[in-house]
Amino acid sequence: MLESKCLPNGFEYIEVTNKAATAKIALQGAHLFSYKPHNKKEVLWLSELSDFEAGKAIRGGIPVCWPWFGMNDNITLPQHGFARTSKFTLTGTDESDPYITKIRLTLTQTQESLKLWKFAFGLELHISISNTLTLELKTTNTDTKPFQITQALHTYFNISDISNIAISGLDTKVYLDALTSKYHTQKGSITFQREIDRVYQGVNKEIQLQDINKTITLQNSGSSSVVIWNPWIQKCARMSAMKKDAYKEFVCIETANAFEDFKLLEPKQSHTLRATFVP
Ligand code: TA6
Repeated sequence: MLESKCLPNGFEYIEVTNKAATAKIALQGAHLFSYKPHNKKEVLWLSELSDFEAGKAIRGGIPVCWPWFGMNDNITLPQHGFARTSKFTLTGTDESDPYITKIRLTLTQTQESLKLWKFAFGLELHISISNTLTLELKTTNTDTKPFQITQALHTYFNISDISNIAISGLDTKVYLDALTSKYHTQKGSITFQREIDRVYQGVNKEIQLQDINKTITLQNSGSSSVVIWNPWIQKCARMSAMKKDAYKEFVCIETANAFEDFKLLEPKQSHTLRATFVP
């Protein structure tokens, strides 16, 4: 079942219920902010202080960072691009299998987007909701000039406590430490005792998020960069729409095309960034 819902302030979202799972997706940003397979815990973290308001990115779930990841060279432009605060259109649904719901949300250039980024584009997010979750973010260059993108599915995972988790699958990978701008090589799995903001490169294997009594596997394609982020105590206290100790409740593992993993698209060319979550 697929229901269109609207908050009193006009904020629209879609609620999905099928035989395998439930999910909620805001039209703004094509932002999935809840995914729960039946008989399992909520997979995504959502800040209880999150605004559901036009023009403000939801804090939690899976923000779509596009057409740039992080800060733009022009620092007056919004961090992580404009897709996450733009209203998408629901352009396709498929409920033919009672265990799988498929949704397609679409964004194209507007007068507003052309002020921020001067290209015509087609952006589609295909979401498949079942006992696993798949997101495919397809960018098509509909302009007459080539363009370059960086991007991420900036997933906030719901965890029991930051001190309980380990992330494996990135052993031996080189990463850029965004806090020091230095490169290092990962040894073993990642655990958290302080702020971590890293871009792992050359990633070509599954990633596992291990928590007490559960493991979530993440399979990426169209991507060789993965961002791992937790703000820890001080940054968390400074972040918008996050309570003081929220850093204990989530970790971000982001399926990305970041930094050297940018994509250059010629006119009519497409690129798809794909993430599958196996809870
Ligand atoms: O992906 C990590 C990161 O770029 C961090 O540096 C951090 O600031 C975060 O994303 C959240 O950014 P936001 O713009 O959503 O506050």
